[in-house]
Formats: sequence, C-alpha cells, structure tokens
Amino acid sequence: QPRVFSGVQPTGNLHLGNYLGAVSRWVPLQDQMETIFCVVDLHAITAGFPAPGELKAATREVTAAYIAAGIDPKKSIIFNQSQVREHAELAWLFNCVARMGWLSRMTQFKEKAGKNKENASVGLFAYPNLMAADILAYRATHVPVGDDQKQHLELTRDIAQKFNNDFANQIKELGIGVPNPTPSPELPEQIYFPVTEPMIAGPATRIMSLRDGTKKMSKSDPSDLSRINLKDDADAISKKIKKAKTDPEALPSEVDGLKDRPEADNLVGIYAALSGKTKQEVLGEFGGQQFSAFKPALSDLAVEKLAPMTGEMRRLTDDPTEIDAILKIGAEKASAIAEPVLKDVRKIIGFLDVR
Ligand code: AQP
Repeated sequence: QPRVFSGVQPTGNLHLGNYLGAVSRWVPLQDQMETIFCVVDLHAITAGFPAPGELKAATREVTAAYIAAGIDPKKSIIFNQSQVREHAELAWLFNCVARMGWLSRMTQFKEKAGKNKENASVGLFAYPNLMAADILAYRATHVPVGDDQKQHLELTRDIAQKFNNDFANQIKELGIGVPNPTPSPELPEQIYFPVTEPMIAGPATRIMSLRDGTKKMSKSDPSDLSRINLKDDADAISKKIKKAKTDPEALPSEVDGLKDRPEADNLVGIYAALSGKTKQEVLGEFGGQQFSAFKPALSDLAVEKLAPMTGEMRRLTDDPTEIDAILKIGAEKASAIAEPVLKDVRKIIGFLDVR
C-alpha cells in the first residue's frame, strides 16, 4: 500500500525553495495516498542547539506553513519528530546497519561540516541514518523532496536493502515480511522494509539563490536577499526580485536558450512552478522580453501566491493552540503506526523481550 513520508527541519527562514521543492508538491498527494508529514526537529539540532524557545517557535512555524500551504490535518498525519520515540530508536539501529564508507560519501555532510570536520557533531554525520529511520519507521514507499535530498534517499534504499538481506531468514521465519516487488536470485523473496521511491520532479526541484544562480536557495545563507522567505511581505518580495542577479540578455524563446544562464533559468523555473506552467510555456509568454519586464510580472505572481499563505501562517502562529492540538493528534496517529514497526524490528534483530 503506497504511503508518503516527508519533512522539513524547523531551522527558521523557511523559503520559497522549501515550498516549491517540497511542501507545495505534497498537497495533491493527500488525495492519492496515505500521507505523513513531519516537522523534523531532531534533525534541527545536528548543526548546533538553537537558543531557548527558538526550536518551539520554528516547529510551530513550519507546521503553520504546512497547513497554510494546504496540508489538511484531516487527510494527513502532521506531527513533530521528537514526539515519536521510534525515530530515535530506529536511527540507532540503522547506525549499526549503515557503513562508515556510505556516510563518508554524503556531500551534504561535507558542505555543512565545512573545513572543520573534527568539530562537527556525530549527529550531523549520522543525519542520513535518522532520515532513513523517519521514512522506514512508517514503511513509507514514496518520499517527495527537493533534488538536494537525492543522495540521502539512495542511502535510505541501501539501508532498507541491507536490512532486508541481512535478516532475510528471520523475516521469513517470523512471517512478517511482504513479497519483494522486484524479485531476483540475489534478493530475498520476503522483505520487511520497502525500497523507497524518491519523488523528485517538476520545474522546482532545486531553486537557486537569488544572488548566485549556481548556489541552492538555503535557510542558512547569510544574505537574506538570496532567498524569498515565506514570511516576507509584498515589499520584501518585490525588492528581492528586483535585486536578483541576472545577465544583460533578453529571455530566450526556447528552454535550450537557458543553458549556461543559471540566474535566468532559476527565475523562469520559479515563475513556472508558481504558475503551474512549464518553463517552455513561460518562455512562450516572455521570450524576447528584458528582465525589466519579467521581474515585475514574477513579483506580482509571487506576491499573489504567497501573501494568503503568509497571512494564514501569521494567524496560526499568533495563537498556537490550534497548531499544538493538530501536532498532538498527529503524534498519536504516527505512534500508532511506528510502534508496531519497531516491535517487529526488535523481534527481527533478536532482542530479548521480557516485558
Ligand atoms: N533550494 C531548494 N530548492 C528546492 N527544494 C529545496 N529544499 C530545500 N532547499 C531547496 C527542500 O525542502 C525540504 C526541506 O528541507 P530541510 O528543511 O530539511 O533542509 P535543507 O535542505 O537543509 O534546507 P535548506 O534551506 O537548504 O537549509 P540549510 O541552509 O540548513 O541547508 C527538502 O525536501 C529539501 O529537498
């Protein structure tokens, strides 16, 4: 049975990339599959502990963004990760499944740890194991994320496959596996964890910085001008788009003409994602025009799409009672799925159960 899992870290500065690359794409899935959306607060401490109060505020803000974007708590499970203990437990077990070599190849760790790897937290290094645990604690089959998470999802698949292989006999003996959908002589007939499908598609899988078309739009970029925050008002949005880096050429009429023009490609991609059009359709409309004409149109569109969301986020965070109630119900529903999975996993591994 298909089941979707995805999440965003409550690390502040939620931006257009998080919205277009992830949250907005979750909305239609709610009517097609079972959907679980998590605010991954355990991940948010891997790069340092936030100041007191910040984590709570950011957790509520991300939840508010989910709801304002159209995630419906009646259709989806919405919760914060630290409320469901199984994430941390499964992450530990996966620490013992994943190999050092696999994690050493993770480019996000290299980028985030920077030059000072010796001083990075062990949690930052093991981050992808926690992400695998987030997904597999629900035996989720589909994970809609931005392009930057591709490598981590491959690691999740490797962890699932290694676990299924290493414990093939126990899974079979206990009779708690499901038939392997891709049988082959090397793979077990019965598997416990699905080999998750990444869902990375559309014109906005990697929104780039407004100041540098070769760098991902990111929460941690020191320049606020590099990103459109979901909390920005109309003035801030139009100022940032006006100041966005571009080249001096007019927009091309064909998508091919965006090659080697990263800033132009990014702005056209943002317009396409916000309007639900393809890049080619956008160029059909604006090809031949200068940025001086395209940028105001992009600003108007961004404001039109984001302003109602920003207003709803403000309403929800002003009095967090509603958000906290949604997260509480979500955590209960999430636990109801994850607890039996962890019970199975403990049995598969062979821990003595005396309770
Ligand atoms: N620029 C982006 N374009 C498209 N999708 C993006 N995502 C992030 N940036 C972009 C997607 O948003 C989801 C949540 O991301 P996250 O909060 O888990 O963390 P992140 O990827 O670390 O976000 P940032 O903004 O890049 O933060 P920092 O600065 O801390 O690195 C994911 O699905 C991600 O793909």
